[in-house]
Amino acid sequence: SPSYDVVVIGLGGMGGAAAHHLSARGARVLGLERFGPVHSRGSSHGGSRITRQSYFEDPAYVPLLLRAYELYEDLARATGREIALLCGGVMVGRPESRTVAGSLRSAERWDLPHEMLDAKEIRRRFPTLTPDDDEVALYESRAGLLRPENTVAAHLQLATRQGAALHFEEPVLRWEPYRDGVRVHTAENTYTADHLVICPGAWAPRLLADVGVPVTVERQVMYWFQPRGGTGRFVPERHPVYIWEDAAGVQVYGFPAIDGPEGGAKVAFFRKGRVTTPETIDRTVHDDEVTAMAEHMARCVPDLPGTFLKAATCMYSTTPDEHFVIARHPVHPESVTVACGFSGHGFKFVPVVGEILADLALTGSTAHPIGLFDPARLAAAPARDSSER
Ligand code: PYC
Repeated sequence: SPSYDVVVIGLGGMGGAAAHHLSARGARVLGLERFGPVHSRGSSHGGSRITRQSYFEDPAYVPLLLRAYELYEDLARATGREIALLCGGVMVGRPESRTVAGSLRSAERWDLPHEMLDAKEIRRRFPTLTPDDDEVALYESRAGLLRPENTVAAHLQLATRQGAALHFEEPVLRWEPYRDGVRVHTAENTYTADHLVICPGAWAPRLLADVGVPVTVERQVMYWFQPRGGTGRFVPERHPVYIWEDAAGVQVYGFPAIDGPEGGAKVAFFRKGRVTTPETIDRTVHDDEVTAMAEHMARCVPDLPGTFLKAATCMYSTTPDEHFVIARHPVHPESVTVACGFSGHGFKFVPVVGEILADLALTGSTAHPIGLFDPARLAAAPARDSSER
């Protein structure tokens, strides 16, 4: 059977980045993907993803973000593609909200450039945003958006250029330990490798059932609206990316208009998704969902929900504590590395996760701080119950 140094399962955001970083270091790489290149059936699509450094989830993510930002630039330079558009971003809510207080904590801990804006100053600088008087924002000039499809395509392009074999429309049926490495079976062939990197995305519950990581897959919806009065006041120079938490703890996030005068601007609820599976996800977006999104935005970005243009679905793979899992496989540590459970906030880390996976696969360790992502922390935790949110 064909033999490789490393087989990567899954060529979405994380697996594509791993294939690039592994092949850049001279490894003979095979990548296996169940769909075509840069598809929209997983969690790495939708035209835009937020990136930011004052990270409300935990300050431990900040060093990884600083490295990811360097890698966005490398990727853009190497491929000529637009990867990041750092148009600035606001994290909005009451001062004590997780979104604001958590962002401020990371900014102060890592001495990141930021400004605190009161409601009046938010309205003055960004007239499209209409906060309540008791809301504030952390403004970060280096926040902005990533282009997910370009990012995935760029990694695949570089991996191919560096000699990686990338097989699309070739789902993995199963894999097993074999001699000192692994054997991977697809309908087409059986492959052997010294090491396996598994980046299963929403297929984690099936492909990584033995890792003891409880991942809950959630259906998410992204909406595009044509703003009232057109996109002129919503261009990236005038309208930032935002994450906005209301008094009930509900977060929405949105983007400027980046697809021309007719493309509208994207907005979505952050979480609030229904539990699903990749096989059974409802890809239809229903009228009541569009209405709920438009009604929610009427308070905070009232001109956004002018005309509904389109919607798309995507999946989050959420761990009980919403932190990632990146580690050598607990049962097969010599021959398998896993990355999963990105919990709806992983895309901005894609290039640095690729670098970490290459470190782990080729050397068994990494200089990056990944202690937070050790699956041992989740061993006894039950999968998240969606009714909790
Ligand atoms: O990670 O910034 C993020 C994000 C916002 C909405 C979903 N993910």
